[in-house]
Amino acid sequence: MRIDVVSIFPSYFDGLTLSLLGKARDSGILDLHVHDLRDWTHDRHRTVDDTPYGGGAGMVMKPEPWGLALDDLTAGLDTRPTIIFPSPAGELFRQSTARELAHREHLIFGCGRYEGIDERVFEYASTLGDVRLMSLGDYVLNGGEVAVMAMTEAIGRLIPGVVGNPESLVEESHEDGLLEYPSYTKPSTWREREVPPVLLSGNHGAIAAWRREQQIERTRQRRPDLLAE
Ligand code: JCK
Repeated sequence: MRIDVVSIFPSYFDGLTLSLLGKARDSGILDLHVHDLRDWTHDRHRTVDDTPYGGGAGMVMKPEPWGLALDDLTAGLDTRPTIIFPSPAGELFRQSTARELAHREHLIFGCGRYEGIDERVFEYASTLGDVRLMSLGDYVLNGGEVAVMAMTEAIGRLIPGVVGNPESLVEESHEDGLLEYPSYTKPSTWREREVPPVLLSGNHGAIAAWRREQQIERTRQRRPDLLAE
């Protein structure tokens, strides 16, 4: 998979090139390219923002640098890329979204800043690829960078060969919409706290039943919205 990221803060992504995705990148499974939007400006100040038509607070990202960036990143392709713009007004990015996007050959992420990007950029991008406006969740960030890091990590670990331990993905593939069961490791007693005895019993049926019950109870307490679905 090829991933292009366009941002006015490309150094934000230095951490992403290390971590989990570093190995995938080295092996060629994931080809990550981070670009500075200001490289597609032509004025002395490398301007990427301007005041909003109609008035209002803050600044809006100008369309011209985005148009040139998208033209360059999509020139000469033989397949339509998926172009993702993080946005507080986007559809929610879920595990199912990550699973879907993990099958794409080419993702382009456009990171907005300020109050966002001139709306015409999304229309124009739709002529070049399949555009998705995606939100990480119902809170307001200062820009798209943190959202792109989260989305890239969620997608990248689903690409075969990216996760170190394939068993952890096998378990995830029988997802049931419940929260995880609690995990324990040695020592069996720590600061007078015991590991639940069933986990030391060797009774695999009882362990599976206990874990299921824990999943249901935690989901009821912490995420009742998931039980409704
Ligand atoms: C992309 C710029 C900052 C800040 C105005 C009026 C609500 C608009 C995101 N889950 C998420 N939260 N925020 C983002 C996100 C924020 C961004 C950009 C993504 C580009 N900003 C900003 C305030 C406003 N609003 C009512 C917000 C943008 C994701 N993914």
